Amino acid sequence: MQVSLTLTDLKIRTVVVPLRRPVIAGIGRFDRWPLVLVDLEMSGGIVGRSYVAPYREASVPAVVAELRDLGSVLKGKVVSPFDAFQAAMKALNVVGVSGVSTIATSALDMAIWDALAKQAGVPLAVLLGGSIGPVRAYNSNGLWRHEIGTLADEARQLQREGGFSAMKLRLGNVHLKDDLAAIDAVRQGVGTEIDLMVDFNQALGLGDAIRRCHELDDCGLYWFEEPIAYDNIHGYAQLAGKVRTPLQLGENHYGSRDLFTFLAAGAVHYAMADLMRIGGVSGWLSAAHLASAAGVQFSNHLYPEIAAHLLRVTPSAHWLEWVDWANPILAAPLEPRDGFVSAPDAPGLGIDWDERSVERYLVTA
Ligand code: SMN
Ligand code: MG
Repeated sequence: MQVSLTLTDLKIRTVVVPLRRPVIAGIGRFDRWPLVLVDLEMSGGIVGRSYVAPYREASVPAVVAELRDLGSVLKGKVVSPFDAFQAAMKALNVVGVSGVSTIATSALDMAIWDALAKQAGVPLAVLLGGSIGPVRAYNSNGLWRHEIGTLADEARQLQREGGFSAMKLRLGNVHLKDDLAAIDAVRQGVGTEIDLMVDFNQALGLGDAIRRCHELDDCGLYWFEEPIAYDNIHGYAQLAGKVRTPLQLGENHYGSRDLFTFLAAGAVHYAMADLMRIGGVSGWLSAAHLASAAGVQFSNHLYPEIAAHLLRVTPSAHWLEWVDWANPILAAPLEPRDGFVSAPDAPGLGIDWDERSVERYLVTA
């Protein structure tokens, strides 16, 4: 059996896929979704795959340039996730280890882990000591900050799309009455039994957030996500002491140290990680164990295909955020059932490209 992985070639492609429902939130509007696809060709014919979605098409070239450089350094060498991660962070330290640096490192890390699991012939969850099985999920595919009149119907569609009993609504409207109307509309659509998470996407200042969270505290909402600017740690520490609905944040944390500082400041009740920012699989493991040690329940932000493995080895695993935004280019998209998602019982992450669709949506090869 082959015991080490040598990187022989690296293929980075960018596709821009349509979104079934435009993303409209406090941080902006996105009608299309750029995906950077990574194929690491290894000795022995193994291909490690991953993708990252850096939101802005204009930011893609910077991510691709970093990725190509990180890959070129590893070409012809034996690779391992740990060593590659450490080397990338060391090299990128001089330009800062968040932003594009971490996004590129995360993409590389996830693809190397995929290759490693394929080499071992097991799913990533199994390689990491866990098992394949169902993970509880909420549907995050809609309920953006658009026309309130369409929310009830959309909530019904979201519930049907995979038998979901939980979903996320985006709030942070200028007027309280519009946030209340949006909550009412969703409940008119799917009733009051569902778990309803709400996400403000940093729309509020601290004072308004204190006011708005108090006004919504009696609505029976599951969590308040990112009411204020993601890096306002002192603001979150104050809010955390005032609200009765748990605070959720973390999608904008770069690396597990960001989470550590929030945990240490008592600024978070529930935490989540975005695999492209937290540092891929390696970064997730570090952050997830910090959260678990602190007793803080841990969820993913996007990348459900990979989170379906990682939540199976996260002691304080909470919710899987279900989005289907990469589905247009995946050969075998995940299929949520009765509100649960399972990773495939096959070697690696289970990410394979539908090459005809990749060709269709290709922007750069
Ligand atoms: C979100 C996700 C992706 C783009 C914009 C906003 C949102 C979430 O914060 O948590 O799903
Ligand atoms: Mg969010």
